[in-house]
Amino acid sequence: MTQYGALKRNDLESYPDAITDQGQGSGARSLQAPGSIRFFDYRPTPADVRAEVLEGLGRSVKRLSPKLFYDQRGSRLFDAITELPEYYPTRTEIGILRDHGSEMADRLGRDNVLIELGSGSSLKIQTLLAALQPSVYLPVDISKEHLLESAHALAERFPALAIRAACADYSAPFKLPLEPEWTDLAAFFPGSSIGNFDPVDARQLLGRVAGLLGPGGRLLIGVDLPKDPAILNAAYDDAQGVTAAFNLNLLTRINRELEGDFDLDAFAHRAFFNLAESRVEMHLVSRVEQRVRVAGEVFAFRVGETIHTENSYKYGIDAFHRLAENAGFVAEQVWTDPEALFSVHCLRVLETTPHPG
Ligand code: AVJ
Repeated sequence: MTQYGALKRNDLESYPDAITDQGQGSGARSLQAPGSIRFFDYRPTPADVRAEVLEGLGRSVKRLSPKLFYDQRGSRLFDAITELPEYYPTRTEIGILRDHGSEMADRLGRDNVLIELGSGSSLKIQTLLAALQPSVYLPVDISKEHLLESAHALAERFPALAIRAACADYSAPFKLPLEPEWTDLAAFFPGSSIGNFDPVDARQLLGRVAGLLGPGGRLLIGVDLPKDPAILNAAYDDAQGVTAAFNLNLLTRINRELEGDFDLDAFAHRAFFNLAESRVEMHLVSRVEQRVRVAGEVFAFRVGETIHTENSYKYGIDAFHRLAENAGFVAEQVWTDPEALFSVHCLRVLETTPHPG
């Protein structure tokens, strides 16, 4: 599998060993029966998590990947964030999906295989499913608990839908449990999760999605817009401290999973809009000079030194069009809310994708 550029359809169709929760055995080649859930586990191993954490903390500018936020508690805290008065993205995006769902369905087409990247609690897809009417729904999420819970909730509400849940890290080249006869693919990538990637990685990820969908395939993607920094700063540093707890939970997770001894009281949450980079940054700031052990290694912190835990890039419509075009898509349509807080784009994969790299 090449590191750069779009993958060929066949790379992603290769059928992996899978743990199935219901339904037929993994050799099945027929279209999945409606109303069933099949579960496929491609999770990163604990060894991968350990290596990534040690590498990030070992840097001169310390960093941890935002995908580490989403353990069981972190996923719950994120759900709580989406309901905060200051955190406008979730409710604004759901409003856009509700108001324009049938137009979106006209663009995406119906009776297709709908892949959702980072499905989380699947709230957004519930807003769209009635309009989109896919024949198969394929949620992909890094949190197994979230994925299974929401797949079961969805199966109850939409008994006619065949569901294939894939627990995977889509930030690296990933496989999906697709059948060769499934040629009509669409993807839904909501929540402005694309903003977690720096622009080079974002282009690469979108390029991989384009390769997965194939020429003519469509991607519906939610993208947070640049706006008044006061609104952004409040959204990532809420009055109730839920975002602070979400950020600090990274350290709790490391303490538990990697025998860490982080003192949570010795770190503070910091979030701010970096205008020059058009991104919100989240950091954990060391309140004191200290040493911390993780997986047998020692890391020293100066007073005020930070661990950079997340970037959340904000793209204006033109800037996002440029990114999408560089990844092999053509911009078809964009919807926003009346206050222009958030955008949802429909992109189509070009017939010939640009040369990778
Ligand atoms: C899930 C990446 C879209 O960047 O707004 C929310 C994560 N971080 N509050 C975002 C998040 C802090 C969120 N994304």
